[in-house]
Amino acid sequence: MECSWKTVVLLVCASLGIQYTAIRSLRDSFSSPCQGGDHCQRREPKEYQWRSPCDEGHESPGPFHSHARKHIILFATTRSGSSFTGQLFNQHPDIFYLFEPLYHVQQAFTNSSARLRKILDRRALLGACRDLLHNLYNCDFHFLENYIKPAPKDHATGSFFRRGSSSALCSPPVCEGSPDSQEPDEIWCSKKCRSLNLTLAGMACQDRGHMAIKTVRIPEIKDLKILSEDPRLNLKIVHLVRDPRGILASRMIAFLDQFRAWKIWNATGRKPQYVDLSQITRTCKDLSDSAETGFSKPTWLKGRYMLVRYEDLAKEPVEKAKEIYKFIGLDMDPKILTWILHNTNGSNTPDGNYKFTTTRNSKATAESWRLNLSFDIVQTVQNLCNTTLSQLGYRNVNSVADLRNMSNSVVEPRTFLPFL
Ligand SMILES: *[C@@H]1O[C@H](CO)[C@@H](O)[C@H](O)[C@H]1NC(C)=O
Ligand SMILES: *[C@@H]1O[C@H](CO)[C@@H](O)[C@H](O)[C@H]1NC(C)=O
Ligand SMILES: *[C@@H]1O[C@H](CO)[C@@H](O)[C@H](O)[C@H]1NC(C)=O
Ligand SMILES: *[C@@H]1O[C@H](CO)[C@@H](O)[C@H](O)[C@H]1NC(C)=O
Ligand SMILES: *[C@@H]1O[C@H](CO)[C@@H](O)[C@H](O)[C@H]1NC(C)=O
Ligand SMILES: *[C@@H]1O[C@H](CO)[C@@H](O)[C@H](O)[C@H]1NC(C)=O
Ligand SMILES: CC(=O)N[C@H]1CO[C@H](CO)[C@@H](O)[C@@H]1O
Repeated sequence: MECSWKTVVLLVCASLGIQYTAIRSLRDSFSSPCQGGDHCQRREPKEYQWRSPCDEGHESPGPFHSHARKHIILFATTRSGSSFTGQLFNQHPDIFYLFEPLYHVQQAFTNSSARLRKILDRRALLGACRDLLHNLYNCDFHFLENYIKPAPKDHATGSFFRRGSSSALCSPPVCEGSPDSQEPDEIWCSKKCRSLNLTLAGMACQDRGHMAIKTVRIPEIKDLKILSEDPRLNLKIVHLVRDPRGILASRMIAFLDQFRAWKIWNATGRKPQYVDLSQITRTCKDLSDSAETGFSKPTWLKGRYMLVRYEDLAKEPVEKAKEIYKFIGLDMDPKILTWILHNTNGSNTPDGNYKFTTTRNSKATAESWRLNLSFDIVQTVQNLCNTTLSQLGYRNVNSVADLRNMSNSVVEPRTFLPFL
């Protein structure tokens, strides 16, 4: 009789205890907005039903039934048009938008010693990124303080990465300054706004109904599985892809030092020995693996995943923006339409190219890389990335004439329906 009923009771109690603790800590982590009582009152209750501790005593459908508050992730890769696409969320008055907060995680670890980096393997780093995203989606900015360099003082920092790209961080109450010219937010905000009060940022975040975060620092869609499976988050993944040949051309212009060998190759027609093919190969593999994950429709992506080709967005920004908003389940605020009309020049050529005037993509069109890369380089990328290109509907070119003839698009018409 070693395993007596006492043991059973003890086990049950222990298990209940653990569950209680788990529930408590879950509650604690979500109860801070209730402190003072006013925050919960101020907001639409239905938007915050997942914060069930706030609704105690009222009839509530419980934390797993409300999907009103949206948490959007713009999942992209460097130089794939994510700044432009991010504006579609940044311009919405009820969306709190952050431009690449994961920069700080990477920054915190890149300067670590090689020994530390070995311990912090990819999984640990991804874990840190996920935790940070989770905290930010809950409007908790204090977790981020661990990563910002130099360390914030009194919960305020002058080193928030690309603050000016987030309109919420450049408007009252977070910033009382205002633009006195036609300067874009990116410029005046960093000049006029004082150091960023992270407590205020968190409050401003709570005052907006939804949140969107852009990142290029998570390699694969699969790495989002844990976040996607969390029913409290109600995550919506907008997977932005772009033709890798366009990505490469854009990187060559943006990151001069890193792409010096490529520039020499492009200019001289001769491939230097030391040209590094691994980065674009990695990018293509990540693009391909992520798209494959999306196409295979795993249940954890159901209702949460949409693939958007940058070229399609550039060609028909209004139509695509509408589709994206339909997918995330929000109305497209008129401000977004206004922004699109102001920032994509209507003088589109017959093949539908637009100019992005105030973004870093200014004067570029989605396919303009075709006039700016040598055929040799294009062929190399086509060989390295052939699977990715065919998966995403980007046609190979077979001659210089084909490459430069802009009246034949290399973007095949394809429909990528959201996974509903
Ligand atoms: C990285 O480390 C170097 C040498 O230890 C130091 O001089 C530099 O300030 C550090 N950079 C950051 C961003 O912490
Ligand atoms: C940040 O804002 C909070 C809330 O308004 C305020 O209590 C705090 O003093 C501010 N911190 C700094 C450093 O200004
Ligand atoms: C590649 O070379 C062509 C012709 O020399 C030049 O016009 C173009 O700007 C170069 N592209 C890049 C990305 O440097
Ligand atoms: C082509 O490359 C040149 C030189 O790198 C760059 O200045 C220019 O903006 C590029 N043009 C387009 C249309 O991408
Ligand atoms: C890509 O290239 C490899 C090797 O040349 C070939 O086996 C494969 O069929 C190609 N894939 C596509 C989708 O064209
Ligand atoms: C470009 O392609 C179009 C359509 O295939 C063709 O009619 C035209 O002649 C081509 N232009 C040049 C300069 O080759
Ligand atoms: C709507 C808009 O801004 N249209 C401008 C697009 O660019 C051409 C010249 O490139 C201007 O003439 C249009 O006014």
